[in-house]
Amino acid sequence: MSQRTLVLVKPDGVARGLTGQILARIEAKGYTLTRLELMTPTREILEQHYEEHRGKPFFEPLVQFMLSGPVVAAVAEGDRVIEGFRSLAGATEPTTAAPGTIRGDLGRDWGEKVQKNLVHGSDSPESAEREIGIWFA
Ligand code: DAT
Ligand code: MG
Repeated sequence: MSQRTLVLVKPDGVARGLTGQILARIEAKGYTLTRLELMTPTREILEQHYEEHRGKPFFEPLVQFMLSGPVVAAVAEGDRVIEGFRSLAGATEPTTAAPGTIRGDLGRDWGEKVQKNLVHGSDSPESAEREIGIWFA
């Protein structure tokens, strides 16, 4: 079943020059990039995007981190791409994300309050449509 998902290369990924490698993994897996934009998000976009985490202790540090530099927003399409990209990305915490994944191979814990974990991927079809609408309004 063809799906679409929102992928973000977060500010740490862009600043470290990993955008190409990350997008290459998505393409190598056989997914298609149908939207792609380098952008500097507004606080409003980020508060909508991370709505589910509002009120949690890491919410404000997370928004600040996401405001710290440009991000790359993309839409990837393909069969089961939502689950597939989250599998490519690996677990949330980069220190223990499995080797072979984006976060496991390229990320680590930088000793800060925020998980600088390189990428975001939508977690359900509903989230994907909601998030694509926020980033590609
Ligand atoms: P994921 O990005 O794997 O979908 P999530 O949706 O639970 O994870 O959280 C969104 C982001 O918030 C995550 O990429 C990093 C940050 N985050 C989540 N839990 C955290 C925590 N306990 N401490 C610090 N940052 C956290
Ligand atoms: Mg999430």
